[in-house]
Amino acid sequence: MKILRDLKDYPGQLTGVEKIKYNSNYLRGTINESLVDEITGSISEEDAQVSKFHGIYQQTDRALTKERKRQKLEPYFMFMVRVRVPGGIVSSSQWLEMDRLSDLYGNNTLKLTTRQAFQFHGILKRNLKKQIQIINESLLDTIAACGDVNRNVMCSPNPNQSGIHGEVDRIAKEVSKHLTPATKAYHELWLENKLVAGGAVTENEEPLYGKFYLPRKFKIAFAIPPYNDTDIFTNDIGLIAIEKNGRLAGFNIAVGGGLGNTFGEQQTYPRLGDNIGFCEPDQVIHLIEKIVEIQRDHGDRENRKVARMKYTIDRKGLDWFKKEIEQKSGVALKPPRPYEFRHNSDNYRWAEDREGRWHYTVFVENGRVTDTGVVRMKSFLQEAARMDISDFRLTGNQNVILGNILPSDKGKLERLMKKYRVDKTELSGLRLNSLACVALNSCPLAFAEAETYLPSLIDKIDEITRKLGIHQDHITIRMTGCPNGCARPYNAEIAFVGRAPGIYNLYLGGNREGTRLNRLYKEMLKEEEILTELEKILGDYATNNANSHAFGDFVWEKNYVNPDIPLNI
Ligand code: SRM
Ligand code: SF4
Repeated sequence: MKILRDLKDYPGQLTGVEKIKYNSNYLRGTINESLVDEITGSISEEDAQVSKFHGIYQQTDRALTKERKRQKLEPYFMFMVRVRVPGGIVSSSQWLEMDRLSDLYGNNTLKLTTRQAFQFHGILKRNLKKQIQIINESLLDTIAACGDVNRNVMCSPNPNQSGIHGEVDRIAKEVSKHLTPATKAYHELWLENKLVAGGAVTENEEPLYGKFYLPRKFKIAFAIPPYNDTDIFTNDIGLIAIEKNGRLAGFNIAVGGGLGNTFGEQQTYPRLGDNIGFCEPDQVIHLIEKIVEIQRDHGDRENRKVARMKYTIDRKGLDWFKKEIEQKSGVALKPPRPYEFRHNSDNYRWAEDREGRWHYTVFVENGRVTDTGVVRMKSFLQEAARMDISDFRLTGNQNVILGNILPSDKGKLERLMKKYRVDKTELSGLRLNSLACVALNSCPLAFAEAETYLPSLIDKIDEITRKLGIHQDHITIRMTGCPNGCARPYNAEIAFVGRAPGIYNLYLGGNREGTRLNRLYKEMLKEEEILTELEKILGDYATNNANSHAFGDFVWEKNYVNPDIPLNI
């Protein structure tokens, strides 16, 4: 199948987002006109779709909707801006600039996302351009942070874990660059075509994506065993770096991960990637490009709900998919190499790397960098950045590693940590392994709260685990405000997915390695019911875990979950 550039090549009828992409003139749309329209704080619906490819989401403050309606005002429109950070590493001056921007135009907080990106919330239309310009001046960007293209490429940011980290990180960045849309629209719209960051402006066309871009979002992550801290099996493509004799031998390739689904629609479901083979380091970018092309050409373009690559694979068959990759690339994949993942969380402790530099993982609850919590996290990280003795490494678990610290500077940071009481020793294993998505009030798809509720729920579960003597047990616990899966609930040991304000489905039985999907345990629970259920199961775990299983394995052993329950309800 040839690349879709023209309507005459388009299979079926052009509708919805496909039509908007086609008519957008390579992602220009009428964004410029929308931006200068002073009558409304919003941009047009079509431009709201196109602007996603520029890393910008139009949102409303949902808490204000009723009152504004009563006052006959339009909804309170605001924008979320997502900054791409392939591999997650920024300098202390870039951190300071992001921090400054969050106060200048945002809601005074930074959100560290589950994909190693920064998000700003609450940006008004009139400030969007200035915001994007400052981000680019600090040599970061927002293009392709969202939209039907490849998103932020994840890579384990933890350099102490392996001597091959640097090379894997370099390859992840190359993949990101290779798959970035080539359109000039981003520079024209936001940077007045002045080249500020990100390399040369290329031809005004999309050699890889064509006029219709991909059928749906696309995600890639790299992990370096023994840690799966980027949760690679939840990505369209997951790359597992294989080390031999201290060198990068190549990658196992997993395809078809993705978590989003819709309640009540059985055709949608979470799926973990399948390991299809091993390739050499110099083959990986070519292979990734071919996989993206297969999804571009065979992904469903009529129904966005089943347009992700996981559905393409299940529709066409994994064998077909693998053959197609080999045929298109001319590379015969070798059998996957052995590897072992220990867990998909972060390691909270000082760690020394091979060059004698030090790294410290800071727990940022649900990635929300703010001064309103017990720890004044925003001020702490600001002050740490001003010291300019470390880089800042965003993790896939919404935390940040202060990295690359000279032994002589370690003490300075320790003093600062003491001053701000950034000391996690009293935090429970549950909290340290928790993730929650944004959800209410800004996410338009949320049915319930997540990051604004999970911390207080954990307070209550902690009371139970403390009584049971399992307070320090590391158990992954994740919450989302809807079934889309932004905090990767479906491979957590305990997960909550919002059904309505204050009401959640409870899932149990993912594992610590991130390689098993959990199952629905009970539906539509209120807080009291959640606590009753968990008290019962955690009590059983605390007293009857004869085989010393991790919690997620224990619930399978004791048949708390039923493998026959469909992955979607
Ligand atoms: Fe997500 C949509 C936030 C990681 C699956 N996600 C959204 C939107 C943009 C809502 C929207 O479409 O209007 C949310 C914006 C909320 C807000 O106010 O900021 C949103 N997703 C997030 C973030 C910020 C969650 C967080 O708190 O960290 C994460 C940003 C990642 C990044 O930096 O790029 C985020 N989203 C994920 C992940 C996890 C991952 O990729 O590791 C998933 C599950 C994996 C996957 O893709 O399958 C995920 N988000 C979705 C989906 C379901 C996709 C699907 O295949 O069905 C949607 C809805 C959609 O695309 O239609 C969605
Ligand atoms: Fe919004 Fe749902 Fe994603 Fe949470 S999981 S951020 S509620 S889309």
